[in-house]
Amino acid sequence: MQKEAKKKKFRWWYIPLGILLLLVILIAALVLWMHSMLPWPNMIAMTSNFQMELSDGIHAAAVGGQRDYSTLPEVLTMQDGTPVTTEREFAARRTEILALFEENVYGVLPKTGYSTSFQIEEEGEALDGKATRRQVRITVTTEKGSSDAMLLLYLPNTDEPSPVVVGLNFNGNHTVLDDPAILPSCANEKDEEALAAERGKSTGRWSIAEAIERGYGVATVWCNDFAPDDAKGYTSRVVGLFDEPEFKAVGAWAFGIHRCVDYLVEAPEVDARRIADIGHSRLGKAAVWAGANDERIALVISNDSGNTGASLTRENHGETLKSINAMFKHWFCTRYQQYGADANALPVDQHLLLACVAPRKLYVASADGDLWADPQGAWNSFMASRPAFELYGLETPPDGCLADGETQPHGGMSVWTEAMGYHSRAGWHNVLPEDWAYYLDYMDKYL
Ligand code: GTR
Repeated sequence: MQKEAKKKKFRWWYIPLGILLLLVILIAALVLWMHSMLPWPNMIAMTSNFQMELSDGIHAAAVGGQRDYSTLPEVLTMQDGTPVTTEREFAARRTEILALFEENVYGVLPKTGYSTSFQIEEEGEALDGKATRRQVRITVTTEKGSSDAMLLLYLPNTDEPSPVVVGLNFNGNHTVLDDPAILPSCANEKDEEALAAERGKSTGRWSIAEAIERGYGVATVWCNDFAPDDAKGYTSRVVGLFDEPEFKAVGAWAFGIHRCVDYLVEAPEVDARRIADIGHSRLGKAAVWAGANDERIALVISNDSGNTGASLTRENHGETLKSINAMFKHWFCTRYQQYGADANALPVDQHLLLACVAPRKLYVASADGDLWADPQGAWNSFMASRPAFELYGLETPPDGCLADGETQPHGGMSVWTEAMGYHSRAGWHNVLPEDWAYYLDYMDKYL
């Protein structure tokens, strides 16, 4: 009898305790796995994605500092070591740089083997009669078939052709403005009720009313119309029209921006010499890649584009090459993954891509708290791209343009010359009306 009583009894709290232990083990395993891709400061930087306040010391450790530009691949030296001293020679260097990015980073950006057609699906008054809304079906066709994307364009009601800002949106055209006339994007699978609930939810990211007020048109397409952002689905639209395994998602988004520009440069209401492209974050990577390649784009705007966008890869602060490739295999070419072990082996870095914008205009924006996108690396990259602009005789920000002891602009500081603009606002990873106000001011002044 007594022996029976000694037998251990099952307690109810064994279950929550077991779950807790399991969670601790899982979190520890996750941290260890992540740490194999990211050094500690970078893991700290990642917390900025969750909008966590960091103490000054921890913040400083995660930010890095002023880069020694001489440790980067040189803007004005060809791969074979030949110096580049004239605009003509830079044209050859630009071609070389873009080819290196295609082979080693973004993968193929098709320039032939397709045709594009446009069909106006809807046109009407918008924004209290201040604008005209036009919706254009873009159809890309190859011998394998065709794929549609819906371009949403707001144009100011003026007699003169207007400058236009074009960029992809994250969640569908219906989210950029609360306008019931906005048609569902072509890749949309939601019903009317779901669309209605989401109309205008990203208005703060687009500032369309403000842009129209100031005389600028705004054009946008849902990124998923060109390539859904997932490892399995990204081939389901334009990518699948090509027999090209190295045509990847960021390339498809850049290709999509180019097809929008195809339309814009032919539209009589658009001032074809004043087209800007813009993108935030992953779509900022696409905006930079598209803008570097396409000389019809007069101003390239990168908003918090981070790793493999405007920020240096060799910087190794915030998101790393290794981690971006581990998390987003469908964004970049296969060869890019091999540089995860040693970013220094890459024949390029992102300042070279920014340099390919010259002699057109380049604008890079960061947010102070957005450590994952590495604002210091974006500033260093921006500054390291200057030799290309200088070659064309354009004024660039001087080395001493920051206050003593500062290594990057912050807290709403901006640094502008006629061809190069930069600002960093307080806050986190986002594109806000405040960012748009900088862009529109910059365009008023220089575009
Ligand atoms: C993050 C990614 C970044 C950036 C961002 C975004 O998860 O690591 O490179 O692209 O997403 O697109 O918001």
